[in-house]
Amino acid sequence: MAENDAAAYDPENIFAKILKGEIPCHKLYEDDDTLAFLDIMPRTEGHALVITKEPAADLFGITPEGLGKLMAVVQTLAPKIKQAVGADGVLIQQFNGAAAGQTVFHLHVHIIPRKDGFPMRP
Ligand code: D5M
Repeated sequence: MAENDAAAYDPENIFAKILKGEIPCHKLYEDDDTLAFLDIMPRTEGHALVITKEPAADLFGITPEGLGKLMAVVQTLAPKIKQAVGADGVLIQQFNGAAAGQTVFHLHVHIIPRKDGFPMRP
C-alpha cells in the first residue's frame, strides 16, 4: 500500500469477497494483479470493472507500480469490450470517496462503452 493519503481498507468489502471467491462475478479477465468483471448495475451494455488484487480502498492507497498495472489492463481491455458490444466510444471512470460517488471501497476502474445516440443510465 502507498504511504500517503490512503483511506482505510475493509477486507470484507464486496470486491474483496469476489477476489476471495465468496461471491460470484461474470469474469472477463484475470492476471496476477487484476481482475475484470461485468458491473452488476450496468450503465450501458458491456459496462465492466477492473479491480486491483492489492488491497487498496482507492487510487491513493496503491503504489504507482500497482496503478500502472491496473491502467495497463484497462488500456488493453477497453477496446476489446468496445468492439464486442459495437460501441462508438468508451468512458473510463474512477471514483475516490463517498462524496465523489464511490460506493465500493476497493480500488476499481469503470469501463463504460458508449454508443452514438444511446443515453447512459445514471
Ligand atoms: O461503483 C461501484 C460499482 O460496483 C457499481 O457500478 C455497482 C458495482 N457492483 C457492486 N456490487 C457488485 C457485484 N457484486 N458485482 C459486480 N459489480 C458490482 P462506484 O461508485 O465506482 O464505487
